[in-house]
Amino acid sequence: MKSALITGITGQDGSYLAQLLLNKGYKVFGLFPRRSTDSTWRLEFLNIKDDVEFIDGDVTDLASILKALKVSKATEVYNLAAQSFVGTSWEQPILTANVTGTGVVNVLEAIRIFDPSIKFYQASTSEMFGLIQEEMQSEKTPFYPRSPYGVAKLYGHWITVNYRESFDLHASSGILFNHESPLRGIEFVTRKVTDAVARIKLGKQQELRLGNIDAKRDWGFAGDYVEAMWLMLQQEKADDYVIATGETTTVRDMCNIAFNHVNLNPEDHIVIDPKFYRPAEVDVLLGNPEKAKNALGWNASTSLNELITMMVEADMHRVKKEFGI
Ligand code: NAP
Ligand code: G4F
Repeated sequence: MKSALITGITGQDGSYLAQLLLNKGYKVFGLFPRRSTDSTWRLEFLNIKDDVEFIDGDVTDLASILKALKVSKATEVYNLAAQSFVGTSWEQPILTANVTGTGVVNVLEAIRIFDPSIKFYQASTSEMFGLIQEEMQSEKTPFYPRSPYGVAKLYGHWITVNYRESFDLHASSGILFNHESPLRGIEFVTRKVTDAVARIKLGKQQELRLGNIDAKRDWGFAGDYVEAMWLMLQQEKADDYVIATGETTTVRDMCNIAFNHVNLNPEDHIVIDPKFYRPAEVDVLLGNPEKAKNALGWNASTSLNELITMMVEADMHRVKKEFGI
């Protein structure tokens, strides 16, 4: 039986990836950072919490990663751990650098020391393109990060490339554009919107306060995107791939889909609050997934309409449960 180790297993992607690997017959281990409250709700939602094995550890602690490699005997490591919220990265830039940036080299060093034949996936991001240098971003587009998070991820990306070239590690970097799901953290804009729409529809909230609704993102479904991570590690040679839908939409239009689904008028509820503006914004992201299509046979199979509808429905269900409606 193949073994895989996932850092960030309790996050959105970690949970979907764990489910995918379990379905493929893997033994799945998760590096589990100590938290004072339970952080396993996503694994419970997918009904797989008891099927994965947690190993106490943190990506800022090299010794704990080495122990996790030894205990799990993993042949594939997926490094998804991060302080992943862009907004917070201006409030906690050093923590973001330590976890999202230096955390990557800790995992790579652990692999290099313990067993360099282990295959490695790094969760890179379209946020690295920041102030975009090309209308459609591909693997060849120059980077220009606009947040401490983007800067930390850029280090993670290049150190992955560097370990591949220096030590011949099978280390791949997936440059994933925004991907969402009913398991998305509530602080991210899609989930903030779908949760608010459910509360407004059910009479539990009146307004939705947002920042820059002219920003454009290339949004896909997380369930589709974790498949691409796995495919990268099944290739003979490690490489870097953009994973995206190839379509971009404003936050405003994404809101329209959510409100329209439950017959509400967004203009009656959205309030622009400068509190949610960022010190430097990424105005537009649009990915070119051609390489992934051709080399991995990967395609985004969920439309933004389907995705937002799925998220609104899941939040309607949750809010009804919360209030016993
Ligand atoms: P997420 O929901 O925020 O999950 C992040 C995970 O990292 C959580 O399990 C978190 O655990 C864990 N973590 C945080 N600090 C840690 C530490 N010091 N040691 C070990 N684990 C730690 O993020 P996501 O949306 O699933 O994204 C997964 C990865 O892909 C992240 O690296 C993210 O930056 C990257 N990415 C995401 C997107 C996207 O659109 N979702 C796009 C491109 C790239 P706790 O919850 O206990 O803190
Ligand atoms: O949902 P967001 O917070 O996602 P963002 O900043 O694009 O980052 C996400 O995607 C990255 C991939 O490109 C990942 F690497 C990263 O880890 C994360 O998953 O914000 C999306 C857009 C931004 O332009 C933001 O300014 O929505 C705009 N926005 C407008 N009002 C808002 C709000 N964002 C949030 N979170 N909250 C608002 O009220």
